[in-house]
Amino acid sequence: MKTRETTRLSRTQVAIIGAGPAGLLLQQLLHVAGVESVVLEQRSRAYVESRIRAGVLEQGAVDLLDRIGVNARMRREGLVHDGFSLVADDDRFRVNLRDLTGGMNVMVYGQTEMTKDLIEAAELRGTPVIFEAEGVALHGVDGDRPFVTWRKDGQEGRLVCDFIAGCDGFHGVSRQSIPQRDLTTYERVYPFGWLGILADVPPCDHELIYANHERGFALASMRSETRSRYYLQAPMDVKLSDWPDERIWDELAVRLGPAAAANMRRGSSIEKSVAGLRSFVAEPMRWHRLFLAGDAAHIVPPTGAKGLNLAASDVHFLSEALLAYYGSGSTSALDAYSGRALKRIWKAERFSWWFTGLTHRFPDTDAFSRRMQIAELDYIKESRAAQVTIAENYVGLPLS
Ligand code: RFL
Ligand code: PHB
Repeated sequence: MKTRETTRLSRTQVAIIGAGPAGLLLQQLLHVAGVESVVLEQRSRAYVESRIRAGVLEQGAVDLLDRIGVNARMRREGLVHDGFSLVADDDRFRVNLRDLTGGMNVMVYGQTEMTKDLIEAAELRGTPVIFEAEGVALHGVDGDRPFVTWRKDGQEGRLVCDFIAGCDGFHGVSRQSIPQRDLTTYERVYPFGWLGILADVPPCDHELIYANHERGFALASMRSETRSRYYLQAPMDVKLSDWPDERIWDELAVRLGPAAAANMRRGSSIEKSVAGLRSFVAEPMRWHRLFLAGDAAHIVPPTGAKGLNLAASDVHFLSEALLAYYGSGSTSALDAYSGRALKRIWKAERFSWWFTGLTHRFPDTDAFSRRMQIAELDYIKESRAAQVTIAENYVGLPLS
């Protein structure tokens, strides 16, 4: 039985659940504006800092990191990319992001590195993340005194707050705390996954290559000039033991085309994993005093690199709304948060779904639908208008 002595009570303005990009960015955005928050994370710091995920930051996300002053290493080590290539069978062409968007680009900087920078910044600013918080639970969300409880080191923590930000990803507790009748969800699960490999070898090109091949999709990406990240479309039930490194390199060489294959440096994998592909949106992103942000509210398939960037735009909108509330006492920006965020989310959902459809082989991809994919890629290659559409989505739609 719990006794009073074992409960550690504290108070803050915003309780943030989850130390992924959404939670960590939100904490810094609030901190620089003088709003207090506490981040609760169920995993250890080492686990969070070693999770390999996204690699491409839109300009909006880069601007956000600049604004909160967590940008020094990204500016030093990040790679600015002005374009990427598309391959249809062996026919390759470049989408020149800079020319097509009037000067915009993306930054290749690993989510892992960004997370490390944000955790360090939180520590330096005296607002360290509470890691290994077990059994986080939300209480009183529909009243005016919400609080969060958890267990750590044999003690119960209890944090009283004004608002809770649910930044705890797709499997987190925040969305699950909302009664089902008050949420509408939309979902598409794709019948394949991505088999990813990370290796300390130079990339096969200075930019990313997305390939549609008869045998399935492939992507050549990177984390630095000496570290490559590649993906292959694979069945969800693929066994990693059936895919030794050499087989992955052979398959990448076929799917990415001869030019990439000629430059591809092979090496031992330092990480290998399979991720499922899903489109998902839960609406609305607010329930009383709980606000969802990032993967807690929506998922996109990784084609087009929108997931992390949506987490950044959500917390940009949410921080503005919270700051407006603390500045003037008005709740109108908080009331508008869900609608404002969802307008941008649905467009990114559309782009990621479309780009996945254009580049992957589906179980019902027959000869006709494959010809449609190839014709569309050929059209994109020849049409500036089509390329402008892709480029403006890829660099990120405005944060309006
Ligand atoms: P996260 O990163 O999942 O963080 C949620 C955090 O909450 C914690 N948590 C809890 N904490 C306390 N109590 C609980 N009950 C909790 N339950 C969960 C978790 O431990 C975790 O630390 O969500 P967030 O912050 O919304 O960020 C979203 C992004 O991580 C995600 O969208 C991207 O990684 C998606 N994604 C990509 N996005 C891009 O923008 N560009 C890319 O290039 C890109 N590539 C990718 C990706 C995702 C991938 N996988 C594995 C899903 C490539 C891959 C392979
Ligand atoms: C990655 O480097 O992990 C990456 C890059 C681009 C994508 C998806 C993932 O579209």
